[in-house]
Amino acid sequence: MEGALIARDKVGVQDFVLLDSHTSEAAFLNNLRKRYQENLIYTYIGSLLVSVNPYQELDIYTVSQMQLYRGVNFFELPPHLYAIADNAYRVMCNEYNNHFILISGESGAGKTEASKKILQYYAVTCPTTEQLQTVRDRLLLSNPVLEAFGNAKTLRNDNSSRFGKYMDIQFDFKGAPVGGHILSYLIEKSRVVHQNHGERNFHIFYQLLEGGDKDLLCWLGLERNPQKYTYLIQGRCAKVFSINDKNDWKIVRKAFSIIDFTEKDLEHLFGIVASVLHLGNIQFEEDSNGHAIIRDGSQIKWISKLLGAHLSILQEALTHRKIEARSEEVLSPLNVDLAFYARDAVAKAIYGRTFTWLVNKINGSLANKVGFLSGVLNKTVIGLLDIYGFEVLDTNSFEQFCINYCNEKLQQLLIEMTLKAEQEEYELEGIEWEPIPYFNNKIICDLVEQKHKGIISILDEECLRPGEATDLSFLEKLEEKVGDHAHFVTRKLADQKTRKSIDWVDFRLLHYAGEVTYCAFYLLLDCFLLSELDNRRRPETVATQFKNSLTSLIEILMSKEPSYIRCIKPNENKEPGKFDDFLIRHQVKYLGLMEHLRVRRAGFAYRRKYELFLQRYKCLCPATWPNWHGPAAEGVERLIKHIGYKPEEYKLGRTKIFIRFPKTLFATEDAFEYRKHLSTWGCWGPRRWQL
Ligand code: AD9
Ligand code: MG
Repeated sequence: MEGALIARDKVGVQDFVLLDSHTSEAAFLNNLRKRYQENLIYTYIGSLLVSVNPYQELDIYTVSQMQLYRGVNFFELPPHLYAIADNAYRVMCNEYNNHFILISGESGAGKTEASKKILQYYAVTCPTTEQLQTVRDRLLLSNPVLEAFGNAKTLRNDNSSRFGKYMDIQFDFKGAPVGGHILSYLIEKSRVVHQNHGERNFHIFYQLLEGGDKDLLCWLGLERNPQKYTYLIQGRCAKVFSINDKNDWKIVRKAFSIIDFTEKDLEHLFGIVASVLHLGNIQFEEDSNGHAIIRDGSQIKWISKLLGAHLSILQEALTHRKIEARSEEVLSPLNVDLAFYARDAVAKAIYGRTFTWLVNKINGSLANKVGFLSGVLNKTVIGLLDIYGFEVLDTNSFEQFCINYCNEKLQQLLIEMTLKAEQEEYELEGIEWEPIPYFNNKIICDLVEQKHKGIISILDEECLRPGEATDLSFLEKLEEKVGDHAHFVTRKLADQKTRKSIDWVDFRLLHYAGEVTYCAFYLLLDCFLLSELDNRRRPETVATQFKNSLTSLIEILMSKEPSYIRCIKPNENKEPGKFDDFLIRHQVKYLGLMEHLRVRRAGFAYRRKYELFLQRYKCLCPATWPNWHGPAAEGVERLIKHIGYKPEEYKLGRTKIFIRFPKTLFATEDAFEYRKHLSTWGCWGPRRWQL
């Protein structure tokens, strides 16, 4: 007993719900710190998993660990990603419903690592056949390819995801993975042409130069040295200690062959990657009329060869722009500054489209061909959401605005599906409940997305007035329409609301996760240029497109059963073992973990509709087996009386039974499995198996 106490004192509790002391933030942090120092990076709040990035390889992701978690009830083993993954999988198999696992947290907190580990878990533990082996490999190998093209070294993370990713894993009725589908969100195209100090371009450029064989580089007209390419050296850190580009290139090349890319596809793809590098090296000079001309024709010749485009068309595209005058298109020459701008815009557009093509191509190879061929439609999915984390840079432009807005939406989803829904449900079901206050960030989502008066609408309006709109006119409109919003600050109001000053051309949003100052000029310009390039004829900007794609993502998620993993970044230096109290307290606060804990402690761990509960467990009571003919609620009452639930363990609502402790449900589940096993085999055998 004493030993157990000492152990617990050292390693803390594995579920915050079990903390003895009142639910104070200090006790919460204390528990998290104790566990982190023992390399116990996972802790539950009920069924939600909190994960703290260890910044070191831990011995907890082995195949034997995976087997350990397979088919075992949630709280019987130490908290782990695998328990979350396994739980979603088992419920999916039992109830034939769809699930998603939302992995959130700020940049560098460990979301991508978590999502990869979950995918590996399914790849290893789910049943498979020889035929399905390929699907499994493709699901796994889509990752290195997407990371090569969509991830980059930033100051916060050496492998930062610069796009949002939602991946559905499709399972057949036997629980075998039969296919997948990826949705990608807004790749950060500006990185192709510009990187902040200490950051890199997307990994693929460096991988190709370091790893590509001599013949390939020769065919692409490239030199091995990244210092030769303007687009690769803006951040002055082409070489990164923690990244082995040469090795990563090998992995990516192998992955391509398994995901079914042909040599022709790859020629095309690397041709584009090389063209972007050549584009970046194009220089312009002025002709005698002050118009831009290309200084040295060698790069453009390579681009023409690699893209299969006419030299003259390329030259024209870089030095002229089309203007519509009286329904005619006229070519107008650019000056040198604008030509550089056009060059960068072309590079960004090419890369962005290539990324979309890549995702589509991967989706083609992940498509559920097995189910299709055999006529067996896939039954269910588990979606993994790994989206760029909340981000504050020195200069925040359109991309940070989208990233942070996306994080607001996901926080809102979490609130809707947990804190709010949970409390509303108690009320609806007539269960006595003391409401627990929480910060609802809907107010910030509205500020950004409301029709006609939200920031995106205002941005849209300004983008549709090219030539007239300026950063100042944009700011004035913002001031007029949302100036008095509690989460919006411009210079006029800065001192009153935050006591900090702010530049004229900036505005600040008080996000749920912290304050971010956005540069109005870049926001407007990026949005305008991206919209023009992506979508010339529609009165819809990229901001609105992004908003719409997020709305449909939320709809997809709302139709599924959720599991949550909240990732925490322990320090700013990517250092193992360092628990920065200040940084972590901030994350605990804005992730709403304390509110979660309070709701969990006061609430019920599980709830089930009477009909479902009865259907599953009716075999445990003679009065309800094989069929109960009365109202389901009464049947459940008879059933739980028979199996001996104590009054403090449950409450009966209007349509559902609420069970306070997981152990009550697990005991029932065990009894059910035992019963099922007896009736299947008529003898003793292993206590558990995959349902
Ligand atoms: V971002 O929003 O894409 O910039 P993520 O995805 O949250 O961010 P990521 O998963 O890439 O962060 O983790 C950052 C780094 O932390 C990884 O490259 C690993 O070096 C390290 N990490 C994260 N999780 C683990 C882990 N479970 N074990 C070991 C880890 N190292
Ligand atoms: Mg990531």
